Amino acid sequence: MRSSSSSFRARIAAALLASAATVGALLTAAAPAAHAADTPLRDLGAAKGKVIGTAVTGSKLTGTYGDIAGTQFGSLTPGNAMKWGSVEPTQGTFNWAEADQIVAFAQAHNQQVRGHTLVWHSQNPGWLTNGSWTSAQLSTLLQNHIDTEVGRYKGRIAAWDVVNEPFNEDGTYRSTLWYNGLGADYIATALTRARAADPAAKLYINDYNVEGVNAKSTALYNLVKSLKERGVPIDGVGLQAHLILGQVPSTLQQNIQRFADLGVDVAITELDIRMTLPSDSTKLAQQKADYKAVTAACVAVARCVNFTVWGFTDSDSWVESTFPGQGAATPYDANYAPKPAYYGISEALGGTTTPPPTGACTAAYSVGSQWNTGFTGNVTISCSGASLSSWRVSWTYGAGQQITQAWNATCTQSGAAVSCQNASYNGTVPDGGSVSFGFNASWSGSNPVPTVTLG
Ligand code: G2I
Repeated sequence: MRSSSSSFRARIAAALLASAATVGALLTAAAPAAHAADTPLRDLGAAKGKVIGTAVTGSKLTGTYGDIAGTQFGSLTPGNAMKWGSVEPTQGTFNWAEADQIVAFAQAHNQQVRGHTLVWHSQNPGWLTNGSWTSAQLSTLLQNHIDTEVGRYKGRIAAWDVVNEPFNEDGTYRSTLWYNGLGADYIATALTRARAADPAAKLYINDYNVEGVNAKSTALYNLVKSLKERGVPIDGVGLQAHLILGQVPSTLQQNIQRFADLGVDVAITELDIRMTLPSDSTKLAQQKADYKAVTAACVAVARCVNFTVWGFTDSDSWVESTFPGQGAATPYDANYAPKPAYYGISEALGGTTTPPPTGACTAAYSVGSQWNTGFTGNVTISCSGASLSSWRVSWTYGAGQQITQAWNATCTQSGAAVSCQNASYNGTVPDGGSVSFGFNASWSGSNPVPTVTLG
């Protein structure tokens, strides 16, 4: 079929034109990713007095990941880059590269940074955890670490998670390097030292499973109360909020309020809501309701000042590697399309929803190769948050194109009207999956890309 008379150069030119047309067709027919018209979460949050944040990985802050991180969020938390094990892997040898990069990105995008985290039992360098230290040595190590790290970023960090995860589930203190070596007052020591190193930074204690009223959150409450009574600097509590689908604590708002009433700020610091994989439209709808409920609880309490998700995309989440079979915990899918959860946050912040929040299937038409009399076309049907057991795709040719042959579908053409339906073996398009079919057609004059309808 290919005409040997068409020059190689002409065919290259036609192929380039065809690929330009392909891009246009994909953008219009497949639409789900951008929603550029929606107000960014950071602007919706600002109107409610909330800073909306995300944890980030420094090396990923380019391309689509960087665009979303920079436009949707008003606060960044380094997911790992500021932990002791990251910044001082060998005693006295520092690596600030990723932390510096995130802070610079935040400054360039007019974002706050939540520093995470200074004093923790996990992700400490081996030299620290494997050493044997006297109490005096441990105290010096702790204070020097805070002086060095907080001092380095002085004036550039809105809030520090000074102490991370100090409690057991029953509200007793967790047995850690710090607690065992220094007693519970390691917490007051760290806070006091951090205040001295950067008086402008808000100082937080951060923990998980403290979102509802329970033994652990009550221990945190009593600690904050006593620190305030003693005059130890404490500005806020971080509720991490690593939640499970359908299990937002009913006492979340009440719990936020009781901390606010103590005279400290509250932040949702690490929100994600995991589900058993695979996701489907029912689970994604529940997840939207859960994200909306957590956001609404923060909106309802003036002192809930920051609402941060622990990674904004399912491709950058700790969940799947930690909980086998669980995942899909963040507001964007792994291809950076906003999930219903994104719209749950948006709606609770007063935003309006543009696309169907429960998912859809779409068809995208593209021209593959094109020569002087003919071309090869492709249609891909993709589903996200929905599925199909059979399909039919139709379009109308605007310039006399005529289908001559199709594969992986049965196509009929009557005048300009084309209708293609699934073959016996490819009617099923699962949630998150896609099916393609192809065809050859003739053209002359021009070959405009038609608008396709999936029905
Ligand atoms: O575990 C979830 C979070 C609970 N609250 C405190 C947060 O700091 C914590 O974050 C996670 C990071 O999201 C993970 O990315 O902390 C984990 C460690 O406890 C991080 O995982 C570690 C892996 O365990 C390492 O193998 C890996 O080298 O991430 C490192 C960097 O990718």
